[in-house]
Formats: sequence, C-alpha cells, structure tokens
Amino acid sequence: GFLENVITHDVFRKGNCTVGFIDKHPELFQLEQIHDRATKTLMYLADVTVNGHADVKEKDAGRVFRTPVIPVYSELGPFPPGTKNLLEEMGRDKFAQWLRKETPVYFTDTTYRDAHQSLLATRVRSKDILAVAGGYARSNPQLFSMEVWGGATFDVAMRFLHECPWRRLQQMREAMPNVLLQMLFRGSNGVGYSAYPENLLAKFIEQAWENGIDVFRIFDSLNWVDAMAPSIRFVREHTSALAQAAISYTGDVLRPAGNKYTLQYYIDLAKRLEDAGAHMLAVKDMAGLLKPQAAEVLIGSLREAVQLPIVLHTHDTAGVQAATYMKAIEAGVNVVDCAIASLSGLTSQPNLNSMVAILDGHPRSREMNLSSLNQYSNYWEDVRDYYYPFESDMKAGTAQVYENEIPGGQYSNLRQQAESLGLGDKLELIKRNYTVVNELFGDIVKVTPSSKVVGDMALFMTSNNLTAADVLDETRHLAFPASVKGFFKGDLGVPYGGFPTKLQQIVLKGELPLNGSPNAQLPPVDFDSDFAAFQLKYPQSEFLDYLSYQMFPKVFEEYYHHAMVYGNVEAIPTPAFFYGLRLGEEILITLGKGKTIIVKLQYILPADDNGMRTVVFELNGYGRRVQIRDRS
Ligand code: BTN
Ligand code: 3PY
Ligand code: ZN
Repeated sequence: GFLENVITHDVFRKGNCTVGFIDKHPELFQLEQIHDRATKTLMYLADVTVNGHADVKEKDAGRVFRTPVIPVYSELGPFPPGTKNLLEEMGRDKFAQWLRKETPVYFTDTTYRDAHQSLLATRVRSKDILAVAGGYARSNPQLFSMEVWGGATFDVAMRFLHECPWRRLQQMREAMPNVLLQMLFRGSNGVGYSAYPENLLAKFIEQAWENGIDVFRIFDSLNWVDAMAPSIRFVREHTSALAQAAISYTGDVLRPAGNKYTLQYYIDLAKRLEDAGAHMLAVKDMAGLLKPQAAEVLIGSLREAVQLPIVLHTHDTAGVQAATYMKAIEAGVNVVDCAIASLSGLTSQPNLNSMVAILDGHPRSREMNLSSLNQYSNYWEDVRDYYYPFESDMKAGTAQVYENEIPGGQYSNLRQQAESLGLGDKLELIKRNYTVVNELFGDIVKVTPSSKVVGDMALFMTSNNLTAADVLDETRHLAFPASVKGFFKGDLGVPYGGFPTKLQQIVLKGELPLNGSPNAQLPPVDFDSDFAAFQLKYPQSEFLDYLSYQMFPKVFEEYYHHAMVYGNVEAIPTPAFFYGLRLGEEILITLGKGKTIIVKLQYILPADDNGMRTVVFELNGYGRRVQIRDRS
C-alpha cells in the first residue's frame, strides 16, 4: 500500500525523488489512509457484486437507471435568509408568537425523513440527499423547516445503510444553514422503540441540537403527556431550539357515536402540552384520518384553546388530504407538512408542489418557487428508482384506512412483513385483524411504537388463525408476542382510559404491571465510566457514537464491525451500493476532499476450491484484485 503510494506519487514518477522524499511529503501518510479506504471500498463492491445486498431480495439485473439531474443554482454569495435566521434574530418565544400571527401558511418539507420513511422503508441514503440539499435550501428559503432526522431514520441509517446518523445531520446542517432543521422525537422512547433513562434523553436532545436540530417534534405513542413533558423540558433547558409538542390524532372528532377521542380530549391535551412548556403544537395525523370538516373544527378549536402556533401533519393514504389542508388553512393552521411531488402521496405526505399551486390566489398563499420545486421533484423521481426494491406496491389511495387506522409508515411495510412470515396472501385478513386488535386493546392511539404492538398482534392472530374470542379465552394459554406482553405490562405507558383488564390479566398471566412511567424505573446512565468502557470496546469512536450505541447497542455493534471491514461506505453511489457493478462498469467515488477514485470492474474469476473468488478491478487505472467468499 504505502510503497504503491510512493511509486505512483507525481514527484517520484517525475524522477525527482531524493532521500528526503518521504520526510518532505507527509501527505503520503494521508494517501496511505485513502489507500486503505479505497481497498475497503473495493472489498465492499466486490462483496455486493458477487453476493448481492442482504437488503435487496429481488434484484432486477437488467434495470437501467436514468442519471438524476441536479438543478442548477449559484453557490456564490450568502444563503438567502430563512426561518433559521429569523429564529436566531428573535429568540424562540418571540419567534413562536410571530409565527402564530403570520398570515401566509408555511410548509414543513418532510422529503428527507417521513416521505421516504413512508414510501421507501426509510432507505434513502445521505449521498442522494446531500447532492441537492444545499441547492434546495438556496432556492427554497421560504420553507418553515426541513424535517431531516429522527423517527426511523436513526436506526435504519446504521442498520441498513451502514451510515452514521450524526454525520448525516452534521452534513445536512452545513448544507442548509438558513432553514430550520426539524426532527421527530418519540418522547421517552427517544429515537428508539422503548423507554430510555431520562438523563440519556436529555443528553441526546442536547447533542441533536448541538449538531443541527432547531425544531424537536415530540410525541408519545399513547399521547401520554407525562412521557412527553420531560423531553419538552430538556429542549427548554438544554437548547435554544423549539419544542413542538405533537398530539397523535386518531378516530374522528366528528363521529357522533362510539368515539373515544373527542374534541374535548384533544383540547385538554393541547392545554396540558402548552402548560408543559411547548413552543408549538402539532397535530400528528400519522394515519391520515383527519377529514376536512373535522380539520376545520379541530384546528379552529385548538387555535382558541392555546396561544401556540399550530402545525398539521398528515399522510395521504386515503388520497384526499389536500382537502384537509385547505380546511385547516382556512381555520388558521400555521404550518402544514408536505413532501416534494415525486415523493409525496399515498402513505407519504401531500404534494408540496401541488399545494403551493392550488393556494395561488388564496389569501393565505405563500410566495414559493414552484419551478424550482418541480426541478427538484424531477431529481427525486429519478433517484427514487434506485430504491425500487423498497417500494410498496400500493397504487392508489384507499378509504380502508378509515377502518383500520394503520399509520402511513406501517401501511407500506405491512406487505413486506406479511411476506417474510409467509402470510403474503393474507394481507386483507391482517388489516382486518389490525382493527380487531385495536378494539381488543380498548381503542388505543396507534403510532410508533404502539402501532407496532398492534401490528405484531394482528400478525400473530393471522398466522395462528385466531379470532377475538380465541384471544379472550384464558383456557387457551396463548404465547403472546413479546411486544404485546410488554405493552400490557406498561412498557409504553398507560393508554387513555386504561388497559382492558380482562385481556391484561390473560396476557400477563399473573405478572403485575408496572407502576408509573416506564423510564422512571430505569437507572440513570453513568456517562463518565460508561463512555470510557465503550471506548475500550470501540476504540475508533467518539461520544456521538456512544449515544448511538446507547439507543441501539446491537445495531451499533454491527455498524461498527461493518465500518471496520468496509470503511465508510457513504460515498459509494447508490446503484453500486445496492446492486454492485456490472462487468466493464466504471464509477467515480469521492472519498475525501479532492480524493476521487475511479473504479472499474474488469472481471470476476470462478470460485476456487475454498469458495473464494477473485474480483479484478481497475483503481485509478491500476489493476487491483480482491478476494471474496462466494456466499451466493
Ligand atoms: C475505517 O473507516 O476504516 C475505520 C473504522 C472505524 C469505524 C468507526 S464506526 C463509529 C465511528 N464512526 C465512523 O464513521 N467511523 C468510526
Ligand atoms: C415514527 O415514529 O417514526 C413516525 O413516523 C411516527 O409516525
Ligand atoms: Zn408521519
């Protein structure tokens, strides 16, 4: 490696090499690192080319991708000022008051978080985002915020994309200095699926802010204010960011009978969240159940109930949520969540480009750059194709969502989950069971992680051919899924109206439920000693990695191991990352500032007696061979 650097170095090749050559050229050591990284990258490419990508079940070998066109913009001059600048000028309290009174409606762009979480199983890689983030922020500084982080993106980045979620955040911050960056935070569950100690949540929030987050959207999967209040307090005490408390919307406020979640329920929640110190209030309609007339009533009532600016988030699963936004806008909502056209609709958010267009001439319209938005939509339309294995095959909106109340992100995942359990042809029954389970559980709020519990139980009932009566028959001694046991034990808190007692007794089989909040029982993390122990185990890591590890120890462990073997894979273009290289294909990979390598796949030898294959590349014009085990 080092020798190759020396003999390929310009000075050496020009014959100017003297005894002091190496002393005078410390960059050779840097070259050594780059060289090492290049080797690891070749290992990755050889492996994915020979063995395929673990995450891609069916590869369409003949697929040809269009080259996405990055819209042109000038990088010269300062960024046009946006909401980030306003927040810094005004401070958060004044900013929130100003926002509440602002006439034109604002948009939160969810493209980099919820949109791909809901359409493409959260698989969009940093590279594809960062290629356009800066230009987007320069051309569209009129946005309220970009939702860029949190939710499922944190663990999926490590688990499936082998990326560092913190580096993604830092890079997005650098690319978009003028627009507020927003994340989704699951209250006491952080960016995970179960409760964490409070001092860990506080540290996580502080570090998320330090690394770029301006708006924390905080929710709890059972709308349990006690589980949200600490996170709101941590945002207030440890950051200068905005705490946007979100009420998860379920049911139908205008349904006259049999409706547990009434208008008064939401009004009371909103007041309690305002009292808990929220700077903004969001209605998080994760399943897309909020109908236009209901939105008018709900948003109007919330405007009266609290003094906070109000945000509406929805999913377009039913296909008609633009109508809901129109009513909400007329009832005084301050911000609505939309996604760039080509990543909008269905289980994602409503279409940003079209919302902007239909508001033209409306008293609350905001001046936006529609032609730019359309260019970025074209970019994402082409990039989306890279991720074809992760598409759900949903083709049209469905009014069934009003019956099953399945959140957008879960809806698009359900088919894959069903197929992996051999229940591919039972999707309709699974959806019906989802409704049955919701009734058995006493009609709960269903959003990560409570939605996962309902989903697990629906899959369990389906695969075991169980009816509601079977579930309630204690003589059957069913082996309930672990998440269901945890739920009835109180791991996620207590649902509004309490647990259904009979089912709770059946599931817990005599065990006692928790008393009080699930994370109050967790001992605080001892950062000093624990971080030191972590660094002994993972020497090439820093404090942010430690936070990743605290949230997801096993996922981090595998991510770290992958990074040791393959290096940082973030620079590999997405088609090569998922599908490897074709014979003769040549790609450019930028490993560092000004360090671009050219990789060409030349040929692959058949497996030897030990099952090893030699993959022959050209790296910057020089032949390089890599040995890889054939596991295909
Ligand atoms: C390498 O890239 O060759 C060294 C492996 C070091 C990987 C660890 S994983 C946690 C931390 N984050 C990174 O991006 N690298 C280090
Ligand atoms: C998440 O928690 O990831 C969600 O998007 C919930 O809607
Ligand atoms: Zn959502």
